[in-house]
Amino acid sequence: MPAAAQVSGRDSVGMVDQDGQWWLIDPVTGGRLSFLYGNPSDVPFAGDWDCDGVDTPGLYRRSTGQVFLRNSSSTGPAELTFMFGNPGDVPVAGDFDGDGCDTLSIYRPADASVHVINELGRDGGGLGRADQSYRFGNPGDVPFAGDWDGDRVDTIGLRRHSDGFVYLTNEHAAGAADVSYFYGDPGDLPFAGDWDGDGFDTVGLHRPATATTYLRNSNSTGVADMTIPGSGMPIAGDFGVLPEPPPGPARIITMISREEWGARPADIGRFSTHSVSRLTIHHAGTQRTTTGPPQYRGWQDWHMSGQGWPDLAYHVIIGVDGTVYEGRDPAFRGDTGTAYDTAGHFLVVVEGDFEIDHPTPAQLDSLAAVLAWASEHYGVSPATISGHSDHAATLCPGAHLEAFLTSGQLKSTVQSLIDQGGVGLDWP
Ligand SMILES: [Ca+2]
Ligand SMILES: [Ca+2]
Ligand SMILES: [Ca+2]
Ligand SMILES: [Ca+2]
Repeated sequence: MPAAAQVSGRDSVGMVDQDGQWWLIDPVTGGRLSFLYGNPSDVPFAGDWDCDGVDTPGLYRRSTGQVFLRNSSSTGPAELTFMFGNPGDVPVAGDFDGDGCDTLSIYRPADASVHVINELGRDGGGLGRADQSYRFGNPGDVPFAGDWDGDRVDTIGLRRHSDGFVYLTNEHAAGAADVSYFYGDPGDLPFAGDWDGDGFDTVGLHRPATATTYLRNSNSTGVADMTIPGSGMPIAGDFGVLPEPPPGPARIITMISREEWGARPADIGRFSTHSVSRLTIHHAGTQRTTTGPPQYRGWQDWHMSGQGWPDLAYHVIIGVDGTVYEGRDPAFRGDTGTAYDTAGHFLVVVEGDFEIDHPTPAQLDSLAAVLAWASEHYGVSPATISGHSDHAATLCPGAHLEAFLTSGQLKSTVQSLIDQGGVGLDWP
């Protein structure tokens, strides 16, 4: 297939999480592609480094000053590596001379200067001289690049957190912005792309506070034309035609409701709201002398009457036979007898003492399914899956369950469930 046939003709959105997981999402078709590239805290971007029309990943590693460019959206080594700029410089990817090839330019927030560079760095070497250098914006402005006027040449845009304005220029020259408008909230992360394929790039915003990305098809004040759930650093590009998700979930979880297992009513007046940002596994820590609802009613009694908590500590229980039980409403943060802040944690307890017991295959199967559902439902990466002992001094969730976390087996099972179409769960 010729490379051009893979070009979608529109820009999609990429979200890159703190662990280096890339999620490419086509906001129009729902197509998506996920892969690992880079290290935690690398600065991600995308561009067409080999001039075939398809954008692929790039990274700036601040700790070493290196840039890594790859020509396919997949896990693998960089095809080009070079040194980039000075510490504090921000890489801005784009086609700054309209030749059909993307390069990396420098935005230097310290003195609000732009250094336009139309060649990629030499492999193993450094960047060449800037073709143009000029001042644009104020120190501290957040830069991005795009083609605001449709002439196929990318130029700089800035978002200024102090006044909430976006400033766009159509020239590689100092001077006032050609377009400026009020857009976004404090803390928003700006980026740009051609979401509707009309040849004009417009500004998108990722808002960490709501774990949502907002896309607008004109460079003007107003509401989003499209929104995308999920957290990470936002990037944009024509990543080619992304695989569309298979229709319908790959599997459905049946959850036993609180009413069915005979839970006490929660003391909802004492709940604290939170928003789920990670997925955390506990074990019950008690051996399986009894199992099922009588056991869970006992846990809940201890948590409410013994510990003084408003409800069972956990959001989901996974029984010995893999049955999934409704716990605390996940809109509210859980509780713990150990020293860590449970805000943001979706807490799953797996029945057993996995210092002694081994998790049953049915439990592991249900655990992966519940985590896959939660990952998609809350827009949090499977990379956030961890055990209680990653957050507090405890043996929980026990060595025999921890082994599936440290080997990566649980996360990869969760990812493959998502890739196969995800998991359905009707919370009772
Ligand atoms: Ca390319
Ligand atoms: Ca170029
Ligand atoms: Ca332009
Ligand atoms: Ca557009």
